[in-house]
Amino acid sequence: MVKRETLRVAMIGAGFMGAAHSQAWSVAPRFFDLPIRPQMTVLVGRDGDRAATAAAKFGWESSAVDWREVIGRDDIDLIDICTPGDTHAEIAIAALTAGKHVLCEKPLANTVDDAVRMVNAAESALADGVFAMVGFSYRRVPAITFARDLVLAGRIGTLRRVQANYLQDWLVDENGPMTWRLDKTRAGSGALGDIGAHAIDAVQFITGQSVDEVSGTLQTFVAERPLLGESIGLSGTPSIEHGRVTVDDSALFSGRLSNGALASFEATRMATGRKNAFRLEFSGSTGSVSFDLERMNELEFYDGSDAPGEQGFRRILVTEPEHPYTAAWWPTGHGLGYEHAFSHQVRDLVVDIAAGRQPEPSFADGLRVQRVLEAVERSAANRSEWTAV
Ligand code: SOE
Repeated sequence: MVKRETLRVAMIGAGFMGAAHSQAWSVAPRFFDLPIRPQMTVLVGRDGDRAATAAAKFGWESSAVDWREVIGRDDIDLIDICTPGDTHAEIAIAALTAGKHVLCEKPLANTVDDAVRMVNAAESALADGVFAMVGFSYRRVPAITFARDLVLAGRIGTLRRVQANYLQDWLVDENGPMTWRLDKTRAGSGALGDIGAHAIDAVQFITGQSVDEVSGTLQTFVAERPLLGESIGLSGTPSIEHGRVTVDDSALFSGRLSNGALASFEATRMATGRKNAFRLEFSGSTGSVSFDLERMNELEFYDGSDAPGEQGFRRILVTEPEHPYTAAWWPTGHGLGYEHAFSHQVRDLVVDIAAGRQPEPSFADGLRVQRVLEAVERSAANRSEWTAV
């Protein structure tokens, strides 16, 4: 593969993730010395005017509406997929087949079958030096990376207990409108795949273990929601049409990890008052670590080797230059935000591509998460019996 000075990027999708990824492509080169410079070549959206507006706003050189045409262009090196899950497989496989590197938002796909096809395409492309990564960005929150360092260094001893709760409340109001995230044909599942996927990946990332068995249950609390816009009925008065919610509002499941540890998972959009509380706690034979995304610059660490009488959870401010990624940003104590994990994701992806190294998480890592998601759905359909992944 010809060594290039620039990595010409096309981003497909301009929603919330499109905004977060745009910020990362724009900011990462300013704070990290990258071996090749990302070039924000084109933003692809479904509507021409909105794509042009988004491209100007987020700093893309141009906009387009046909992702297939963009994938075929010789002036594009990487496709960044920021679309709903039902389009991930088609776009990623086409891009990899066309010799383009791929960054694909999570979850990798809506089904295990699609994820397997994506892994196969990624493995074929690898032989030609073309790489694929799935965007579990929370791996690159410094406190989560640091938690992994502590756990894998044995600082909590033998892992026995895991608690992974991702709590949001944006669907508590039953009058909240239908969106693609509530349509199984678009999103694949609800809280389970949207935020439960983050919990599964983070647990596997931090512990180095796999979730091998699950027993779970899913619940939809609000079965119908208003469709945006009004329809004028025969009576001439506006009426609000409703759409059926076909995904879970909440997922609750137990997991058995490959080392025998027991994990409890919750992914819900009904945790009233919890806005983005992604809470992780790992308990071992000599200590524990505990994280909450709503306090994302902190990690609580219980070190059982502290002198008796002096033991307790200490609050570590993960902003020291010794901590992962933080030296590139601000002086100690100034803190980072949600968006910085996406810049770290871009930094690691670009460094790995330049080095000819498989970026992580790979599509195979994404498939491992997909298999857990599907096992939870099978377990829930069978009244939560223990289900092999
Ligand atoms: C869900 O509300 C969501 O936007 C997820 O889709 C993202 O992956 C997560 O980073 C924030 O919450």
